[in-house]
Amino acid sequence: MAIDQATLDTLATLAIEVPSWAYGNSGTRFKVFTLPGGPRDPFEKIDDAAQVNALTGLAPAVSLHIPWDKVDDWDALGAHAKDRGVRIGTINSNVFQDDDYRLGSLCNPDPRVRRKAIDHHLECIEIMHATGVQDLKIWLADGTNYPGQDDLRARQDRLAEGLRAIYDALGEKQRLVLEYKFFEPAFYHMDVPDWGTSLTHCLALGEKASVCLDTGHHAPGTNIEFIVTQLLRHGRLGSFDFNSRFYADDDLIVGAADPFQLFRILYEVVRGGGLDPESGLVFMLDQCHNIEPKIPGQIRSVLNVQEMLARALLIDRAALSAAQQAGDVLGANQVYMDAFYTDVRADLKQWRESRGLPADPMAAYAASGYAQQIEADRVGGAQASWGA
Ligand code: PSV
Ligand code: MN
Repeated sequence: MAIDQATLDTLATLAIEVPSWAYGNSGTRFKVFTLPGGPRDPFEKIDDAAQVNALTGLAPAVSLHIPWDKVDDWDALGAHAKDRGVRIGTINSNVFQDDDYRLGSLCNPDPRVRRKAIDHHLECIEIMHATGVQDLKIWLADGTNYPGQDDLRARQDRLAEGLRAIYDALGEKQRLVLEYKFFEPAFYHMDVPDWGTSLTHCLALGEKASVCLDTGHHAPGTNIEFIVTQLLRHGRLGSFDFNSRFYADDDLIVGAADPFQLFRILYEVVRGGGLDPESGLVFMLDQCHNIEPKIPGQIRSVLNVQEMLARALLIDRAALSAAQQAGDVLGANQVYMDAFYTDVRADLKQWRESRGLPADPMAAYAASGYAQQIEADRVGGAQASWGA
């Protein structure tokens, strides 16, 4: 066995929030494909998400998007989640799908629209109180398409003002995580394009504000693990939105496009103390499964994170440090790469079995009959879709 017990114990603390929207239909601007058995409401999304946790033991929380997942009775949704062995996780606001937000939300030149965007976040905070949720995740589609379209500086001032109003409404134990994205839907500039902008606003807001790093929101070639290091060093990495990309915000399965990048990111998490509960770092997926079945797509995703974390934990940190101190360039790199190339799959199978989980969650899902059951049961009604 390559993995020792201490490492397995550390691995056992891994908890990944899955996004409710991953279970609904999704696609591109060219086509949204409909798959049979899709969930029709947040209760059914939670049912599907609970399968991922039941088979992997890795996904105890489901992140919701408001208003997509709004229900009349939050107690009932919370109880439903509990009954299925999961809980409600991060609440994501949505100020990008209303005609009023054509020129932005918190940065919009019109004070009425800014007020509306703030009020939406206050409603999200009410939902967080009703569901006992800690984190409000804010991603803004705000930006401009043409130089001169709006005043870049004034938009930052409006942003700071709006975030302040939201931040001040947070409860004692609640947090705000501010996500950045370098382009899309705006193409000339985004108002929160990078970690520096997000961090600057978070530092101005106070201790309860931190940065959300979506792995798909960087220019090609960006050294994401360096950003992880910086943010952890400042105690301001609030959460990850994991996914992977080849070109833009592809939202593909985490670790699929570049497993080595995921390994490097997770090593910096380990190195930076991101696994300590006090760090407050939350792991989330932000993915869509456009052509593949959703539940196995999510199972594969959380397993990829677990596998790369196991490998990152295998780095011999004493040997690495010794080589680094000695200026042994190739030796240090070899210690690092040895861990990456270690196959941990057999150990993880054993680990799962020792916890009463299926050794192969993908196979267990396929054999469970759940897919056939929801296809038969979920007849009628409108299937949930990204953006609906
Ligand atoms: C924006 O691209 C984003 O990453 C934000 O996290 C949104 O909330 C999410 O996607 C919606 O899928
Ligand atoms: Mn995201």
